[in-house]
Amino acid sequence: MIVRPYGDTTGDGMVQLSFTLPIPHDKRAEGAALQLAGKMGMDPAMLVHAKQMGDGFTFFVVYGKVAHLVDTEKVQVVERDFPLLSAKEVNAAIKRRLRRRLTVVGACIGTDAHTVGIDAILNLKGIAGEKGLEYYSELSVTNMGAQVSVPDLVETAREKKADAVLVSQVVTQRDAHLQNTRAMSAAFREALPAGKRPLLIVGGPRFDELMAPELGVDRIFSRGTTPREVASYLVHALAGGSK
Ligand code: B12
Repeated sequence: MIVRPYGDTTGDGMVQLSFTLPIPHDKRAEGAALQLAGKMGMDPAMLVHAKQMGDGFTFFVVYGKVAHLVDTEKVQVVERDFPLLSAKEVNAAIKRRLRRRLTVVGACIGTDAHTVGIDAILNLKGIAGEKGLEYYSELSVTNMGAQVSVPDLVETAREKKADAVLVSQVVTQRDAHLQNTRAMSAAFREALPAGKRPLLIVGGPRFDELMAPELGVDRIFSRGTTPREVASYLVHALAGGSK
């Protein structure tokens, strides 16, 4: 299906864009913002908001029309290729298939201190009305918290005989999330032979889920992930599905 963005009337092509330019706020700055929007294909472009952000920086919001079309048939995404299970089904599948608890070690690695995301997945409290992995009786969860070094993570995973390692990366400045993930997966490959390596899962709001092979991990979870999705994936990948 071919679709166009919509602002005021169906198919009018209107989009909104925000950005910052490293110049103080004045008339020229507003003109510069419109020039950028024009070069990006917005025609006409209207400035709807401009605000100086500290010395020498201005934040803009521009609203305008684009002529581009989107072909939904050509969109590439990672579709969920496993069934979404209830906590009861997850526990039963692990019990039946593994005959022991499934061990998970989680951490936020590098200098990243954003633990809300990994806590939402792991801690009992959970998120969006779902309990976290600690709630599942057949999952044994170790949450190492924030700013964990890769060597410490590998060591703990080895010590706990982790079936899966769950890593969170929220900060994306200078592609820190990609570099840290690559370093983490390389360290596991180096430390443990294939077959002994835990399942490697990373998550965070700005990951591209299609990048798993290139980052050396088994699965990427992005914005809005819920603990149940992760628990269902663990069963799918480590306990031979739900049957
Ligand atoms: C809260 C917050 C903080 C808190 C963090 C407290 C804590 N204990 O976590 C504090 C105040 C400490 C903080 C500090 C900083 N922050 Co901050 N912070 C935020 C904020 C407002 C919310 C993040 C959050 O909690 N989201 C809620 C959770 C539930 O969502 P989530 O992380 O996306 O997690 C979900 C999914 O992504 C996924 N998921 C996440 N991880 C994992 C892992 C696995 C294994 C799986 C399966 C799934 C999964 O599941 C989760 C549940 O659905 C964001 C802006 C925003 N609105 O997002 C900025 C933001 C992330 N912070 C930012 C920045 C820049 C910083 C600082 C550098 C600021 C500074 N100059 O000091 C510092 C860095 C500190 C550090 N060393 O990391 C930037 C990052 C920009 C970038 N491109 O990298 C953001 C985007 C704000 C912004 N627009 O500038 N921050």
